[in-house]
Amino acid sequence: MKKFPEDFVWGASTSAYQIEGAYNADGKGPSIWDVFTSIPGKTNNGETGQVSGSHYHKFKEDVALMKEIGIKAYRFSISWSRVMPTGKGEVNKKGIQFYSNLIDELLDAGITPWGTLFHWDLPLALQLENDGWIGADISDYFAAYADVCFEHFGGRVKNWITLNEPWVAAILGYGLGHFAPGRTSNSEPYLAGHNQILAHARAVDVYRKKYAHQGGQIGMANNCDWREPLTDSPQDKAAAQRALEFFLGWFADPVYFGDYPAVMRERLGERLPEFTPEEKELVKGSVDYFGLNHYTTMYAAEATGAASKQAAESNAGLTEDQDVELSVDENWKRTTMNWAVAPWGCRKMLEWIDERYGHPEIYLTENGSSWDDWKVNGKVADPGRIDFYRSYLEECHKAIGQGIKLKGYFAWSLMDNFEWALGYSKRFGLIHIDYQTLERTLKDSAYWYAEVIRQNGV
Ligand code: PNW
Repeated sequence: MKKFPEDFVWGASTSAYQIEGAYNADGKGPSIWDVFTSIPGKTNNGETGQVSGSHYHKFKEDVALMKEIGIKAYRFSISWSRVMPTGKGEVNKKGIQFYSNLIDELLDAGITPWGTLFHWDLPLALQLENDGWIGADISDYFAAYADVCFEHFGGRVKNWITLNEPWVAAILGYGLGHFAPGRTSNSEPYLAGHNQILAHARAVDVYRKKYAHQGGQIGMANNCDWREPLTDSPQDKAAAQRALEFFLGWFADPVYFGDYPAVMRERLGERLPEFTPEEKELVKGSVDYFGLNHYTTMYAAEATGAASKQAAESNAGLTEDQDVELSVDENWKRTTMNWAVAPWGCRKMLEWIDERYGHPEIYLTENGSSWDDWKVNGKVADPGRIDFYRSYLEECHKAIGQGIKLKGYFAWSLMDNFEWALGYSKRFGLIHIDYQTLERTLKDSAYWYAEVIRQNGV
């Protein structure tokens, strides 16, 4: 087994809507996902997160299992509408109490909490009354909500993530319409992305100005798949680079450089909003570390017009804006999400970030895979997941050897959960959940992960 640096952070991730259930308990307000899942046809079998893994009621059991696996850090998200039922104004004491109890339970177990402020479950009232992420005031509301979270939890939570995957919220929520709020447009995603960047920066500003004494760190978690040029041609190399700039540069360039990638400006023109000089100032430098959610790799080739429209796969973005044709090698192993297993792509992704953004500290805030698993004598076998983690962690280890400042790794996910539009059909967890009885069982991969953590001496 390979040794990672002593201070390497070994963790697992979840998000509120995917595991908590208790969708209307104790004063929680509805979120856009509560409503989206009630629209016929939006999710697999009409499944919802109303009950899910019932983590809201079973969090003590879940923390005990984390302890058993040996996980040292736990990344969870706070449900905005549990804490503020309408997204603004009044605070729900019972919602605050739930997260407060969870944080105490984690600290008692010796597990470091990592809090995500927004993992897609926008309060419904903000969608109906303020147009959600395309509304003009959303960053004010987000900053006020962040302030409440820092005030109540920041004494104990020292690691913050403002937004989870703004790309997904923008592209799948406002472009392709597969996720809540289910809108389709070729311009709204860029406005939704813009407002998310501003909201992130406003929250960070609150944190740095008002809560510096808490002594924590704050960043955002962006998702990006690797894009490997299909051939050595200059056209395909440029296509892969363009795809990465549209995917990750869209959000990371503003926070590192103060503005969008030039290629986005060229191709999107007026559909891409502009930052004012004051906004640029606010946005630039608004992260303390680079948070990356990474899952898979695709080949990228130059495409034009109709060909590029046809190329749209689930995680392609608005390909017609990029003129990139994506494909995978038929020989690559695929997970039940149909995502290719290509661990070398993870290392190349880390190299790209390291080089482009000037050697930042990087945390892999999500990496994992979905596989069907099965029970053998009461134990849950999931060999595909062990292989996946082993191969991706090997590439992480190589990256560290190359001098890349990878500081931590969070498995997605701690437990099986509601996989958004795909419902409960896709299983990502280290912990198996039987949804009939809500019973938890550790999978083989959880025992394997525990062993990796143990052998790394933490
Ligand atoms: C991420 N894509 O979602 C999320 O952060 C998790 O909530 C989710 O369960 C996990 O990855 C697995 O899907 C993504 O289309 C959803 O590229 C879609 C895409 C990427 C990430």
